[in-house]
Amino acid sequence: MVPANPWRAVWLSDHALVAGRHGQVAYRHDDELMYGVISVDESAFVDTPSASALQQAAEFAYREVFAALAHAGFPGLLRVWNYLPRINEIENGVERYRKFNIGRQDAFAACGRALTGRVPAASALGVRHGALEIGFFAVRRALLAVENPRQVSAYHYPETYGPRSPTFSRAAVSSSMVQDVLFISGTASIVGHQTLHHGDVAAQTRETLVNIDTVLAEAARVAPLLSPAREDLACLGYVRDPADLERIRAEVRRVIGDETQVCYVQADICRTDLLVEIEASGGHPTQGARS
Ligand code: 3EB
Repeated sequence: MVPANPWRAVWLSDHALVAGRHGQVAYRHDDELMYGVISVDESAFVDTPSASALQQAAEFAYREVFAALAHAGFPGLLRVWNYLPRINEIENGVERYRKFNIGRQDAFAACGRALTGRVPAASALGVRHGALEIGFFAVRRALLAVENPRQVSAYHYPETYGPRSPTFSRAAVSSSMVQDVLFISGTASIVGHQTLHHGDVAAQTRETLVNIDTVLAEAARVAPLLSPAREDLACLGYVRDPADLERIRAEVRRVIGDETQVCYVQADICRTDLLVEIEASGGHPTQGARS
């Protein structure tokens, strides 16, 4: 069911936009920034002994994204949102998020992309059904990737979290001539590589906010010219269980006050023990709903 007042994120540009399509990617860009989307129906692929349908769909989707970036002249993949149907479901003994990670990493490798270091910021969320959907921002030049000193880089997660590590950075900065934008990846209650505060949504929320502050401080160190204040971030919280929303909201308000713009949506998160995840962007003007 579609809610009466669905949540929307709208990105506005002051400049003339070029709209295009390359392969299965639809995109728009101005001179500095490109936004694109791709939707890949997993049922077009068949499970084989060497690769699941989801793994193949993920690899295909990312290959299409990289082809579109090359075509449009935006080589710097900066920020990616991944929406996976049934992300935590286990099929043939393997969690679907882990299958996705294999396909994603294979596409990065096949397209000559770095698997560590300069990789995009990202979020990976679970939706109930539908296609694998990916949205992304890209820039003309190389990006700057930021890691979180409290966390093992996701691309170095040990094999206990799946045969291939996820390919994303904790935050990415674009340095365009017009404006700098900071994207903070989906951030959760992970320290080192481990989930903390099992079953305690308030503590998970607090740990998440410490991680966001840490990434923000690290971004200010790596890119001193771009250091949006926490109050100037636009945050989006992903809540696994709607029953936790008020506790999460109260904790966020207690820690960071009312000034920061936070929206919440329900989504599954890529580890079953994570109850909340928060992403953010900054450096751009914001308007709209507050929590
Ligand atoms: C984590 O820190 C939580 O696979 O693209 C956050 C952001 C997470 C992005 C991804 C996964 C991804 O590992 C999960």
